[in-house]
Amino acid sequence: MSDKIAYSRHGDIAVLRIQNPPVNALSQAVRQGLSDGMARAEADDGVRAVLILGDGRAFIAGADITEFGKPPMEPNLPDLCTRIEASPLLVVASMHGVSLGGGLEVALCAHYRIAQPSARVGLPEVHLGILPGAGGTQRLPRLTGAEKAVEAITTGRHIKAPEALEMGIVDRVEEGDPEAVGLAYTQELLDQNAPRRSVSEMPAAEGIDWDATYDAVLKKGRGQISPATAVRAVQAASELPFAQGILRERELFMELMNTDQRKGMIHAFFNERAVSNLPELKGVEPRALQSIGVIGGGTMGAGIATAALLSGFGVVLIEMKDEFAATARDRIAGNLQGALKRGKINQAKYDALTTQTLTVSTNYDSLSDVDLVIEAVFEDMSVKREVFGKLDAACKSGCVLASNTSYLDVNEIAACTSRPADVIGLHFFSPAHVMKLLEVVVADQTAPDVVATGFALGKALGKVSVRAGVCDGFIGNRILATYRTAADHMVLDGATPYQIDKALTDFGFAMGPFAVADLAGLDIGWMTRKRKAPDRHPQERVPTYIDRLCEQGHFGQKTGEGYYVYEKGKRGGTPNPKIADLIAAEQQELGITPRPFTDQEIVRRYMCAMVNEAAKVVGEGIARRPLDVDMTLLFGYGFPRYWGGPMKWADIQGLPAVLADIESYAKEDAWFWEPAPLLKQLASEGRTFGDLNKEPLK
Ligand code: ZOZ
Ligand code: NAD
Repeated sequence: MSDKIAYSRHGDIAVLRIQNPPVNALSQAVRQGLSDGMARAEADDGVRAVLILGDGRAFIAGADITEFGKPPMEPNLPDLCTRIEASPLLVVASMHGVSLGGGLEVALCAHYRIAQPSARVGLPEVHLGILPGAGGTQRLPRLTGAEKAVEAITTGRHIKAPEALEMGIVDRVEEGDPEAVGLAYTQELLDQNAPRRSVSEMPAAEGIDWDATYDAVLKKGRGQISPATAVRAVQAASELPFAQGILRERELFMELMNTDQRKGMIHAFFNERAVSNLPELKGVEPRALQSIGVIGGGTMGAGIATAALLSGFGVVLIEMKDEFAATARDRIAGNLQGALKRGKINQAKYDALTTQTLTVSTNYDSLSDVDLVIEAVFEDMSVKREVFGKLDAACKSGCVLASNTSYLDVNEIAACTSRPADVIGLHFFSPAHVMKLLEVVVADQTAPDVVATGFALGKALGKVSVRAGVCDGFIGNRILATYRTAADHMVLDGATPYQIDKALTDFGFAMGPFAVADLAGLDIGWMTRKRKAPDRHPQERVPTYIDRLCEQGHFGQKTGEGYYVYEKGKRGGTPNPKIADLIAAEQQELGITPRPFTDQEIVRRYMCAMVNEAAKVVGEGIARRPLDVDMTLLFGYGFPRYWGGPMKWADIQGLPAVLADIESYAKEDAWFWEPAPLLKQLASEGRTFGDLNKEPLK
């Protein structure tokens, strides 16, 4: 028998204990072991029941995702599930930790289920671009009814044991050792002569309005197809006999398995974890972190302080004046109120955080004891210099000195101190207590244990941390500047900002670039354009029509007018009628005859600009691996997860095709569309960005 399953006998009960750390994924060896274990129990004289449970931290976390996309290996999971359910013995599952995907599907094939109160169950397959393919869409609705099954399967959420009990997914919730409570429950069932109870033989769930449900789920998915496809599978469970329903589930499962979205989402799953795993940091101990200093209590400083407080750090925040300090305190309290409302913390915790754990001061001496400081003052090198000089004087030796700068040179900032090895960039995204991305910007002299500390902080704050090198905008903002420029060029040439926003949200972005600009504030771009004007390359095309709006004091959402007009109390905006005239005037001035763009061309140009700049960022070593770019865009810039990221998108399109488009665009504007050397190299060698993830550039 497979060494992944331990077989033991307890009176009339055979126990199959799954031993496949870390999460008991259903690898081929586990499937084979379970199948063999069932056969052994059935042949074992006197055995009347089988108890299935997991060793370690979970019952079963699901199918082994590393096997996806590879040739299937027997026994397949659906057959194993059928085999378990059909056993003449009474089968019981004792669940602890998570039972997800195929793991819950195995449990649903047991005749009874008992779970620890802390256990969680769910069918999260839609997040991997697939649907439950081992009977989950057919069995779950027979227990919960169609509506609840649709909700559980299309959201893929984790359901806590008490709720699972209420929903009928488990039969009993009991605290204790999973084997001990499982054995007692099984014995009780045997003593009562409880019948074998196959979910597949239970009556089908009553139907709901399937088309309306499908449409609603499709709309909510913003282009992601797996949740809506899963609705059709649940529909089959209510409309077809079980055996046919299973075939329909398999058909839909295979359809999704062959999609690019499945590839993109599994790429996201693994690389969300791989991104913070730096080979160079193996064995490097991070410095101890208990208390954190934050300089500046504006938008970012207050958000960073909130994130740190919610993760258990003591926080000392420094502002310039008492009145600014009071405002900063209010901002943080407001953020924490949000956490209180959402049930993330209780009132006592809120009181403790705001009155004890947070110190707000105007005196840098209050920082003498902190382990790490994050500076979030104005984006101005002279202010940063002054602040880092003060930090150098006030902070204890070994304290990590970090800057949240968006664009400025971290080497120059480090040079203002006597300890450049302790200086690092920690680039958070707004709102800092919500957004998952953290760019850890490593400067020339940053010490390895300071880098490790940056990653340790990111982990403690629940962030996805990405290593970035020093350049204007690091990974994310540098790439953003380029694809945003591609959108600006298309406006000059004839596409409207509204068509562009719509084409890109249809592609799956959370927002289009012009709606984002309104949200961030048009003044930021206006100032940047003014700042960069003196050094501008003569071939650079920079539209200035929007500056006319800024000159009139319109900066987007915060002033009620930008690319869109915003009315108080209404969500979102409507196109600003002034924009078309401003664009037309600039086109006339530049002698441009506007031309139509298809949505497809808009997406292609936008994505090609993004990929080309990203390839430069990787080629220059600012990002070490393409996956670092993918995770940056996914977690900081609203890139649709189901495409996996821009580099994964490019691999799926084929690099030669992406390069060919860039070269054709370069015929109109050779300066902007200059192909990245790395892209040319990979395309000519028949390699992909994915290959570089496995073997990064030296
Ligand atoms: O890891 C968290 C999690 O959510 N895992 C994914 C759970 C999931 O999505 N399960 C559904 C899988 S799909 C499925 O089951 C499809 C299906 O119906 C099959 C139908 C077949 C039909 C065939 C037709 C012919 C979890 C909550 C479990 C744990 O979170 P933690 O934060 O505690 O730990 P992580 O996430 O760091 O994970 C620890 C290590 O385990 C790896 N891993 C997790 N789930 C895995 C898995 N590896 C393979 N398969 C899985 N399902 C994870 O990558 C990590 O690895 P390292 O190397 O980074 O440590
Ligand atoms: P902000 O203007 O909202 O806040 C800056 C705060 O710093 C103000 O409250 C100001 O009083 C305080 N301050 C200025 N000089 C100070 C000093 N010498 N000592 C103490 N406090 C001082 O700015 P913000 O949007 O929070 O940005 C702060 C930094 O974060 C900038 O470097 C910015 O580029 C970066 N950043 C901003 C965003 C964003 O979306 N806003 C995102 C990432 C990074």
